[in-house]
Amino acid sequence: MADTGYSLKGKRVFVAGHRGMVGSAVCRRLAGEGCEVLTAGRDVMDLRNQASVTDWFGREKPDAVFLAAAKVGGILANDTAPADFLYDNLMIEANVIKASFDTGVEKLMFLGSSCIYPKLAEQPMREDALLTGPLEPTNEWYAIAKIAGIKLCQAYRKQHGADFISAMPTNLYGTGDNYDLRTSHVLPALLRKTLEARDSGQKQLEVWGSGTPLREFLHADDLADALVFLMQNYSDYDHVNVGSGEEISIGDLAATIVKEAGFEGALVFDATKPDGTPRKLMDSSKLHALGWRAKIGMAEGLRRTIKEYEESR
Ligand code: GFB
Repeated sequence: MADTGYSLKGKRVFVAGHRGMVGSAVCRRLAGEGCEVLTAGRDVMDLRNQASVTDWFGREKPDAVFLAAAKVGGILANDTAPADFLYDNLMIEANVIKASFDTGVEKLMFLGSSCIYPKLAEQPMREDALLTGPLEPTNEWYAIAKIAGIKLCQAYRKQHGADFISAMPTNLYGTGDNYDLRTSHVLPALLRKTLEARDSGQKQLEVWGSGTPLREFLHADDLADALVFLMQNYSDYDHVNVGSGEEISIGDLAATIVKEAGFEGALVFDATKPDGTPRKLMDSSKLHALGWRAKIGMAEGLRRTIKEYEESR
């Protein structure tokens, strides 16, 4: 784990996926780094189209890249659109990683997810648990794409010495999250459903699955801080887990959200919906040893997110 001391000062830094929750958090976090942040909307560059990506990189020649663009979604979206999740994410990462190498990008940060680990990996999950067992069927498509991205970064480091690193965040929430109930993750989905049930006088709130799975949550602003920290302080072959160490059962998450939001109805668990992985707590001790820890706890993060979402409705 060499300490590269890579400085972003004065650099042209491309944030792929700047409109998403993670990309927009990284743009906010970079504001204090004295670098020039480059972004490109889909009208300017379709990341799934190699020619479009090659042209843009050839023109703009970024010095550093945060690859935060991906096709992401919750358990139902992953389970019902496997071709989209596998194809789009493979194309995005292959195009951006290759164009970055071809145009001499100094450093690239690839973003994966905690779903890359085996469904029943020993908890908490260490980085070396990767590829040691079968994946969770509902999101194996996205997981395989993200594992391929990690491997592609490692291959460019091995063959060409490219300084391409990978970070694996846990389940995220925060500013600019996706609140579309068909494709969102659990926290924004429960938040939206709770506020709509409260405001329409419903007597119950539907929660998918059994409510027993455990999930670890990290606020997107914490992740952005960790990514900039890793870009400046980490340069090595293996990926790095980025977690908060705070986990909660889905049932307790729902109970916490309804309490915070002032909904008094009953929770109803819909067993026809998939539970997915029973637990996916990450071991982030490698990141801690580098000197970074999460700062936004769930209570504070949830309060901030509920307030922001209420104001945005
Ligand atoms: O956040 P989520 O969609 O994704 O679901 P995963 C987490 C748990 O929350 C599952 C339950 O057990 C869901 O059944 N859940 C309860 C709900 N109510 C709801 C609801 O209204 N909406 C949703 N979405 N879930 C994702 C992967 O897995 O984790 C992605 O599919 C990515 O690829 C992401 O890796 C980080 O945590 O199960």
